[in-house]
Amino acid sequence: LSSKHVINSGHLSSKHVINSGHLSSGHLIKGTHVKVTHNWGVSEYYRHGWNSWTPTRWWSLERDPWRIWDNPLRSLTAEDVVNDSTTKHRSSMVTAVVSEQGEVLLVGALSGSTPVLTLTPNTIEATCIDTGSAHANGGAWFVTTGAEQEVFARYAKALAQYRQLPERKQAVDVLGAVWSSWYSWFEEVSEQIITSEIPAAKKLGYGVVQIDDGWERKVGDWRANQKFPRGMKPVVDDIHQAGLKAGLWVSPFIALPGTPTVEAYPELFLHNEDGSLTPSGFNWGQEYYALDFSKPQAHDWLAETMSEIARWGFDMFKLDFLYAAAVQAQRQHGMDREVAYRAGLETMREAVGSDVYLLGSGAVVNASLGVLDGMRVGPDTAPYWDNTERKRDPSGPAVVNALRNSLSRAWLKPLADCDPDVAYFRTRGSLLSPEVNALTAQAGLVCGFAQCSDPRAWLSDQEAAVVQRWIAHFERHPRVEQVGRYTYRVDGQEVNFDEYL
Ligand code: 9PG
Repeated sequence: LSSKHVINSGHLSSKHVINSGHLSSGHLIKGTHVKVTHNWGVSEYYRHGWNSWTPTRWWSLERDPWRIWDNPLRSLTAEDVVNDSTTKHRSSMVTAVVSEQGEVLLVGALSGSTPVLTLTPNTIEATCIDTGSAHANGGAWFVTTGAEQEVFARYAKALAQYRQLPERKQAVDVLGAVWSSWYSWFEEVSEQIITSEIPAAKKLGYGVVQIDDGWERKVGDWRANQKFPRGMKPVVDDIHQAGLKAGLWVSPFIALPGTPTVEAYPELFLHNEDGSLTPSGFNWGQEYYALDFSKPQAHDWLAETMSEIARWGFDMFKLDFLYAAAVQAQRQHGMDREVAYRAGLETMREAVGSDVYLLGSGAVVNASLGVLDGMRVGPDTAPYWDNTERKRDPSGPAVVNALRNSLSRAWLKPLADCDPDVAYFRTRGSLLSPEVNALTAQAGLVCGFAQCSDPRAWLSDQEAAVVQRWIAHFERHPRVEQVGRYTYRVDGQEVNFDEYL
């Protein structure tokens, strides 16, 4: 990258050039407002979403921005509403553009809070907030050009270096394959359903049985409901007895109206200027509130709640709806929203200990690196390919949306495990073709996160055998080479998602 590509870049000098080892270098540009002028007259660009579910893909500047349309409640949940624009092309944390010759220019945040990039055919404007906090001190950007996969790999490496992210083990080594209750039983999950699945899960080779939403009294009231009459600890013991790890879904950053905490301590939650509680998203048929982590009492509540839950003995938590603690535009008591979010995550980590695996969902990708072990990198999947009612909502549950988002984010793998959501093998209770089932299984291998929700009783013996082989393949650490944007070789065998995405 020559300096003629960079205008207004603050201090671009050799001392800022990152030498990222054998990967060739990129430039480090300091500043909270940086404009990169390339004059490439591009149309194709990479749109990266703010949280796990936010629409992410390669897209065109000549079209309307890739985002959730006409659905404010879903936008509040799955977009960054503060920076959402109906007309401007925006990307969170990182963007990239492709020249006519196929060269790619990438601009990505290394430091600074809530980094956003706005694109025109000739410019990339990058802004962030200097918060002075450890993970978001000043504004710093990585700028590099080269081949598509090369620039994303370099950015991941530069991020790990710049933020001094700890060495991490991969999901395959820590968890193995995960059986989750969500995409079959949803909120109907019960102790009986879990205990009857345990022997089957062990036999098929799973490493984790994860209990999803439906075990708690109410979102925000994290005590077991009547469907788990013995409480959660005996269930964990049963799972451990079988030689499996136990996982639990919990969304401790949010609470529904009417829960004991909201009733007794409304001051722990985000408020509007007029003193009313701030709705931080919409699900379960209502709006919910999120903890205000600029307040020490919110940390105390979280620490107490999570320490209690951690005592039940779970080995992993699927932490959901995390973004909600960062929805509010204004600084919370002088604290930037993503800094508050990050502080909440750190309190969480402290409460559960370093050995518990934390999988974020609805997580703010940029602000979670280094604390979460893994992250969902796409919206929910579903046992159907697409839902035409949701055409203008790329965050809606569907295989196509989950695959597109997740594969577009697989470059994050060196920084956090990338969970593409469950693979399907069943034909019962599903509209998916065998061909699409196979794609979901391949996506698990490509992303390095194998997860499935099919109950053994719903599978034919033949389908169960496919699950068993898939898990065994995953456990052998398949070699994944990316040969194109959405094409891979998995242990030498070509896997091509291109024609579907
Ligand atoms: C449990 C589920 C599952 C699932 C999670 C999450 O944007 N939205 O409105 C939205 C709603 C629900 C949702 C994701 C996004 O599902 O991703 O795997 O755990 O919660 O309730």
